[in-house]
Amino acid sequence: MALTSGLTACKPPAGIQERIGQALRAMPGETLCGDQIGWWMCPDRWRLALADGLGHGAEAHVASATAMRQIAGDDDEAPLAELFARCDRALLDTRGVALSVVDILPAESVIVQAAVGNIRTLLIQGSGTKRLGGARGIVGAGFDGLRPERLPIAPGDWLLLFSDGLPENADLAEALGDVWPSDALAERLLNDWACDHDDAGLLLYRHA
Ligand SMILES: [Mn+2]
Repeated sequence: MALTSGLTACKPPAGIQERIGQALRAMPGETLCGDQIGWWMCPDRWRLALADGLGHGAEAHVASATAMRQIAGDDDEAPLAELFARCDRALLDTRGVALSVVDILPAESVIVQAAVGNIRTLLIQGSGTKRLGGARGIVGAGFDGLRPERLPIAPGDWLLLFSDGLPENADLAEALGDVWPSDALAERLLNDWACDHDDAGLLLYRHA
């Protein structure tokens, strides 16, 4: 396994900012957010990730930040199942996280998605909204049944990754319209939908 090849490959992107919007908000009364967002431009793909550290506060923040560090330093060409296995080991001494990772392969017009725990990943297309699946468990405390899924993506499609600090049935698709993502849009959606009893995180991506 080429554990070292990705150590410098997943640099912060310079080209897809205009397709991404993100917002994080700590639970009211907390200073640190237990949800964390990351995205990277790799040679053949863009990788998006959202981690929700269990609970809230400093320990949740440590767990989600550890997950982001592991993904940032990992092999960006390894299958997602291996990435999740290494995250699980890296998070053993933390509270653990729910985690969603989506790889966008622009040359193939395909996404590969995997998730563990209570976290939401939506693919919104002209034909409707798909709620992408996840395995049961906690990254950092073991999980079962992880099956990365390959799905086609077309120009104009949206990907939304969000934590359970937003209701599962939040009508986010209705608010998107024919615009490009921005942090301001993500923040507006968080303001409209985030609950007061947990951290909240939302990552928007629109395919071009
Ligand atoms: Mn949460």
